[in-house]
Amino acid sequence: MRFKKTLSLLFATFIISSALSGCTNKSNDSNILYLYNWGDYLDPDIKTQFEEETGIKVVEDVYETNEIMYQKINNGSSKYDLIIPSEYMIQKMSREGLLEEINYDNIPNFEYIGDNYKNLPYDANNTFSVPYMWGTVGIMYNTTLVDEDDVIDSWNVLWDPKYKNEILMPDSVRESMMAALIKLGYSQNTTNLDQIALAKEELIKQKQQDLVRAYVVDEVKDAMIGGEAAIAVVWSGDAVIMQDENEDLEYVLPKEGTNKWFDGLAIPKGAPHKENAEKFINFLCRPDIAAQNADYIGYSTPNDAAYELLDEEIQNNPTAYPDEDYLDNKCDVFVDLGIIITNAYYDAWLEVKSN
Ligand code: N2P
Repeated sequence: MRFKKTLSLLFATFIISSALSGCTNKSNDSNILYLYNWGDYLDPDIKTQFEEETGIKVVEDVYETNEIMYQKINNGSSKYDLIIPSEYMIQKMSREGLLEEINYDNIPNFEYIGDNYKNLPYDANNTFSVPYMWGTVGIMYNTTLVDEDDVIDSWNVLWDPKYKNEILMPDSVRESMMAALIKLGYSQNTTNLDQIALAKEELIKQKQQDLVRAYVVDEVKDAMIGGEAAIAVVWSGDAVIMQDENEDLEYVLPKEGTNKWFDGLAIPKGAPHKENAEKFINFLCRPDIAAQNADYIGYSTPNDAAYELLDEEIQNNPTAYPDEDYLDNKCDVFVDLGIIITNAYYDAWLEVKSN
């Protein structure tokens, strides 16, 4: 008797759970979008708004660098629908056949993207990517922690022995190498192996002289806001957020020049929910949403209509929207350097990190 009861209970549980899982599976299959994004790079409310409007749930994982994202996508075990690589990585991934072509029938809001951000050399017809945010790399310093007689306007400060244990460097190969290459007077896209080796030596010297407090990515924000270090190399949008939180922080674009970057929304090859990804891209390009997002994360929008909706204070903030002259004449954009040179950069960086 008791046995029978247990059995029927078991049976009932089985029926109910399979019905339930049938249900969730179905919604899992079609009403979901797996987003692989940088940390702190999307207003969480926007995910909710999108879900309410479309019934599509956005499930987000985060990465800290292009290289980490690339590895995960390239090894093929993950099934993401949407990623946000920077321009050189879009160039590399499209060359390697790792990206889907975007169906612009599904992205009418692309019309709001400004001409300055469309059809750039890394993706000439925006075949594989829709501009998301852009910015610069600069030096952030705490005015109360640097020598008040110092004029901080050069990459040289990152090698000033005065700032022992006070410098935060990006734990990201291209950005750190860029600072060293430009300091030495070379191009941030150099393919010259001797120059790459010299830049590596420069970074090793910086480390051996104990100037580097840590190599960090997203942790840089808390550290600088909390006054834990005097100087950091940061992305402009993070600088905007840090300056909101700590008025002692200044952001400078070095006089020697720097990197200007463009991040784009892209769909990995074989993404299970390509149409959902395109719906979300379209949603992110809607001017009110793009403005809300840029306002929240601090980064600069390539969406002209969204820019018009931003507070004047943000529109005129030189950290987010620097002088055009500097952008045009002092900045370079990273390019994909091909496998051999890219590996030379990776090896150099590994040596710096493990030294
Ligand atoms: C946000 C990272 C921005 C990416 N945490 C810069 N390309």
